[in-house]
Amino acid sequence: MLFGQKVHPLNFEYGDSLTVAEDHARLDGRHFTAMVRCETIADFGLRLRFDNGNVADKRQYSDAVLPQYREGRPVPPRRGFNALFRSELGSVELGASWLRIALANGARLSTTREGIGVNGEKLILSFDVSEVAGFYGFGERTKRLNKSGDRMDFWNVDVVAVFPHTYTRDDYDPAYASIPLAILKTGANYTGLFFDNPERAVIDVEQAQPGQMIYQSMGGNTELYVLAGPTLRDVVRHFAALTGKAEVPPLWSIGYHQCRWGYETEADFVALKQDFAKFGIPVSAFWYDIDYMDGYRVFTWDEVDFPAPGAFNAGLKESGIRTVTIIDPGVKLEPGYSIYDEGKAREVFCKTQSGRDYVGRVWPGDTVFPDFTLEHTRAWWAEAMAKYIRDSAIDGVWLDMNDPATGYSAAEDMLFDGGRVPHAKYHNQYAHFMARAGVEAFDRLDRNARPFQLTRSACAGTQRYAALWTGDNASSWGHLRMSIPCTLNLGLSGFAFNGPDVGGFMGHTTAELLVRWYQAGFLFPFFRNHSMLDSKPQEPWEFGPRTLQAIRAAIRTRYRLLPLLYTCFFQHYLTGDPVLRPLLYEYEGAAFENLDDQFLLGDSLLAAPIVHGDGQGREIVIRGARRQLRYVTLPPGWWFDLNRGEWIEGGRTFEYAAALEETPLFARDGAVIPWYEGPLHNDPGELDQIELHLFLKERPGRFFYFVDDRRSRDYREGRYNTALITADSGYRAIRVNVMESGQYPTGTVGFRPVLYGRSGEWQAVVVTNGESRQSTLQPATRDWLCKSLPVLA
Ligand code: MIG
Repeated sequence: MLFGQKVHPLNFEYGDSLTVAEDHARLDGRHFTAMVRCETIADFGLRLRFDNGNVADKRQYSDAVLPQYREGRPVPPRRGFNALFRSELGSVELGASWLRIALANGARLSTTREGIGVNGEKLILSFDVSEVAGFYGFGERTKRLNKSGDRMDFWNVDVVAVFPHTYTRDDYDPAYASIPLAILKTGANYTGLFFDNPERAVIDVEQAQPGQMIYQSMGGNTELYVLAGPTLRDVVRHFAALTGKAEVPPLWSIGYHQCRWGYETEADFVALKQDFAKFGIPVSAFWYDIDYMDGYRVFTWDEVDFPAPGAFNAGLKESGIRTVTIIDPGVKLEPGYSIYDEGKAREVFCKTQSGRDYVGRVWPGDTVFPDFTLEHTRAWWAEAMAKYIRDSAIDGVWLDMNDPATGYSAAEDMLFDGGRVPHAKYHNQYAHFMARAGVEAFDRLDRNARPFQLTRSACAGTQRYAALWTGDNASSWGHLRMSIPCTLNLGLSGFAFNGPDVGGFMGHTTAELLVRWYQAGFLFPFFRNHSMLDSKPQEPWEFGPRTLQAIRAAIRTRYRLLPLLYTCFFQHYLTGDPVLRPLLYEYEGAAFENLDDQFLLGDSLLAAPIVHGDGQGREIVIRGARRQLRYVTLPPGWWFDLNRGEWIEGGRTFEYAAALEETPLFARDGAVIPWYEGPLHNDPGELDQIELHLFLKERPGRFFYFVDDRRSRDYREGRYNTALITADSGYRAIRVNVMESGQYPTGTVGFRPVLYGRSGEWQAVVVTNGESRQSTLQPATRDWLCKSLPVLA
């Protein structure tokens, strides 16, 4: 099947008889027999296994689901005219060619009458979605948040290599990552459907047939997980429980990152460091793209451009700047090159049917590919990678081309496990197993340190090992707009730690686009400026003082808000909640079903960035200053406008005008936002001096702050505190209570209240772990985007 071709339900055969056995139901057609089993998974899901007799290899190759959920509790079918699987979570009724799901929480979902079909190894499931208003999740996708009307192909590709026109389009498909999770919203009730099959699949949402969502697998057996709501939060948490969460990242990795394809020598990085210092911009890491290597050989450095990488990177780190290098999976086919020789001797590479090492053509020329699905390959890779990380004194790695990109060589010739396992079983999981091997490398260096990897490709579950960036976007307003729904759907699909190339990768950015991209991107979980070789430079200072001023404000505010971001990551680790959320995550209502140019960071900060400009949007001129207009939708209740410093009433949509220096940002009534108040450094430090920004109009404030050492994995053993922070306001007085509990020493963080949106003098009582302190407070309206900083000449 070629990309872009459609699923056709008429090419399938649908069962014509049903037999109920002790532990399964059997569907028979003339050309197939399929057994269906049902299990419950913990207290949140049902699993339906479709075991199609035409499938040659019945093993489950998917590594998506955590080991503890791979065994479910069998639900035997009741005999009757149809088969009925009944459990405390709900029931599944099965006919010869259809099924109906009725969950205990009231959710109802069924296939059409001809809803379960088979064509050779392929399985089709056609759901009746005529009552469904919203379709979310689906991993990394282009286009809009709500996938109604889309058709998505789950097959990882090196997007730009396959579709060179992505420059100008924002509707291409497939992408680099494949996560076949559909979250359906019916009224206020959400249900998740996760189709666990690592092979290629297609999900057509009301494109081929209005009112139908059609899943089609291309081979292998599918296990369908039905994840119960009723809320979106329930479904997302259940999927995260099922497939795993991201570790709490090292603090530096949620700072600001500077990257570019084209930094080629030590001198380039020295200059970069000087520029960041000169312009007063904190930066947590510099990134090395492929040019640092010796002839693109993995785990090497070019000796002329980087004579002493270990010492050089250690030096950068002394200034608080970490380093990250790109690592491609392809190993140059070159006898005499030690990594190739070792790999060859240990038989670690993927094979062809003819028994040879599979050869692709990527950056180093002819390349062979480690078979990361094999334990001994991972062990070999981890050892080499650990040595390389140590010798190079780098802090993180960037896994590129792991879709896998094989150049002009057809990827399907690449087989696994010594040639025994077809390409399709692991294609979508190639990056996943590479990332797994990478975590093993970090573990060898220090089991208690937090690893950092960024990956381009992924499948369900890869969030356990790496963060993800959304690949080669373009410097265009369309791609800026698309980056918001893309990151939101990734967050709903288990991938909290993700982000786009800020400024855009391909093509030349403009001053206005760059500013707007930073103003949207500075709140994204992953925040990195990256651009392509030979594109116009897009470092923060490249477009003159006004642009620099606006960008610097966004980056600095990122560092001020690191306590909030860190809290969101910690919360993700504990619960599975995404860091960046669509409004639907916190608020119910049809008004939010298609809203994808706004988002929430955590549950209390709402951003509605400007995503039009350079003459494309609507503009007005107020007192001589050009402003962009956009619509903003605020959920019911009071919201504090952080540009204007005033309360506005929500529950409506209105026009907002923002000058270049402004980005629409609102804090919810009752928000407590932790703000780092110490001096800004490249290395963010401990997050121990915190201002509590209080937004209290009619609602009391409430927030959970997490305290740990910010560095180690001790939190996994419970060595962290949860500080419950509450805030109430009375007559000219506020009372803040901070109560830490947990296994970490208390009192390591200082909290100071800052009150917004009130005038006059206020008394503050802050009770920290039972100790009371009284002070007088000047209500402040902090200038979040630091507009008051002088413009540098
Ligand atoms: O064939 O390493 O998506 O971020 O700069 C292109 C060069 C290979 C693709 C990545 C991009 C990176 C580029 N890489």
